[in-house]
Amino acid sequence: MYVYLGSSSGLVTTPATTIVSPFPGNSNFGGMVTMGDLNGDGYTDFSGTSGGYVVSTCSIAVFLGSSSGIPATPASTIRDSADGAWNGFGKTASGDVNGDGYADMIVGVNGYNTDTGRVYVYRGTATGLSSTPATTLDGPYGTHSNWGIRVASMWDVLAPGHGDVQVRSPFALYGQGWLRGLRTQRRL
Ligand SMILES: [Ca+2]
Ligand SMILES: [Ca+2]
Repeated sequence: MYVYLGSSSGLVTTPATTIVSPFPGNSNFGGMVTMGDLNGDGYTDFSGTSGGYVVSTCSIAVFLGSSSGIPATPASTIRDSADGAWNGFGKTASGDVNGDGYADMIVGVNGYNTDTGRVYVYRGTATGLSSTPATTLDGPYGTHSNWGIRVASMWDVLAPGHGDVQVRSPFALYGQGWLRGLRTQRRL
């Protein structure tokens, strides 16, 4: 992954930081990047997902921004707490879902439990991202619905001061046997 810094004259075309995957093997690191101020210090932080098809590489690395930019080594890494077969852990979005001033991380795990899917919410804190999820939401649409294949933070729809989360389940059965995208919103 490369980090390019902005400037008064636009984007600097030479990367300020080059980040080599901290995960082993064919990790496909950098397939998904999410930004937000996880530790509330005013500097944007970001995460990079490793989406390899080996469970040991299905992880997320968190990098904390500072006045000197983004470091080349992660502040922390997280992975699914339930190890096992590859489950797609690592679809990410960032938003302050509990309104405490720290951006939180929403992580989709669409392959969990025969593709029923699962979503975790990890809390941001003053020291960075919590290593264990504060909330676990299992997919409501049954096997092979892939709930959590996409997640997104949203505008504050349901409660003032709380960001909301959208979770997509692209293969949930809907109506007359058509396969449609279903979306779920709820306060976390
Ligand atoms: Ca920060
Ligand atoms: Ca928060």
